[in-house]
Amino acid sequence: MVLMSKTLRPCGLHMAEGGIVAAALAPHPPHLVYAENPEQNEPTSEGGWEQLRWGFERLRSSLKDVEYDVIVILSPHWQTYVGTHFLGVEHFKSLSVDPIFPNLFRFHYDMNVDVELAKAIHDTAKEDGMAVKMMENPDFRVDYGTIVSCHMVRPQWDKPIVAISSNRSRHYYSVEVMQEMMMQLGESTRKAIEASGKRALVIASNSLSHRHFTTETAVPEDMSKEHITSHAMHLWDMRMIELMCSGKAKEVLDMMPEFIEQSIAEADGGALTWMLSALEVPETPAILHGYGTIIGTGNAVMEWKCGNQAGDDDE
Ligand code: 2X7
Ligand code: FE2
Repeated sequence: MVLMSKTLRPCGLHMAEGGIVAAALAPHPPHLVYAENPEQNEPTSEGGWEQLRWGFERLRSSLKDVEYDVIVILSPHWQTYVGTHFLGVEHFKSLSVDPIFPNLFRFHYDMNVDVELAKAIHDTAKEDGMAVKMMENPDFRVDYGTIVSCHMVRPQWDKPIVAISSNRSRHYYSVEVMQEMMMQLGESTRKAIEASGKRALVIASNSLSHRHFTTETAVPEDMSKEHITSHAMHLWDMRMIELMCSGKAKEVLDMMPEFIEQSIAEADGGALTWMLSALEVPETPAILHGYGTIIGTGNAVMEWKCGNQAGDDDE
């Protein structure tokens, strides 16, 4: 048995059974689904954004042998202003139309929710002092961020999900308040998953730098027009990726307020902070599967291996 080093803290699985078995940063621009041409999406395309789609292919292949029971995801496009909400209905089936890109994304979704685990995370967060609510309206329209990230990570739609809203504390208060709340939510999420005995894949659904173009080209998938909006945005994205790939999640969190202010980062929704905290601020290097821009925003597909997969043999 190899004892876990005191200085290098791998993320995840500390129990024989339940726990976080892997985590991913999985961005959700609807362009990705549009470019894939799945049968659920009405518009069709000639492809595009391959660097990112190949990144998702590599992520899926890396997760192929990881066994998990549930996907737990936080999306910045389900925005709630009074507390954090959790999907609390077992099954959702409807049409999701992107409000900005209805020409790219009209997706027929059909998903199952692990309400038991959602309620367990909700209850743990409540005990930990957070404002939370179960969303029990069966006619609720699931946000496209949740749908796109889940589709790109697991297009089979054969795993139940736990979907968590983005409490817009950043807008109500500040990035610092958002960070504190998401760090607590991450802790509560991890404790509840471990206590459940279930194996979870945890997903932060967000882009990195988020300054985007304001007009669309005649052919949206014309890749000759796709690039980052500015050099400054590129430098921010590279800096954050480098930190994550060298296991410096703590520095990522320390830098978050500046990153969000200067690159309008979509991490303002709290997903990345929540995920890194659920992993106990990992010193495990993340794997970069792909990076690319979408209408000028920066997007990275990244993975954190947990427990034994990360080389941690401490059980
Ligand atoms: O939601 C998004 C996004 N985060 C980035 C780029 C384009 C569209 O949608
Ligand atoms: Fe987004």
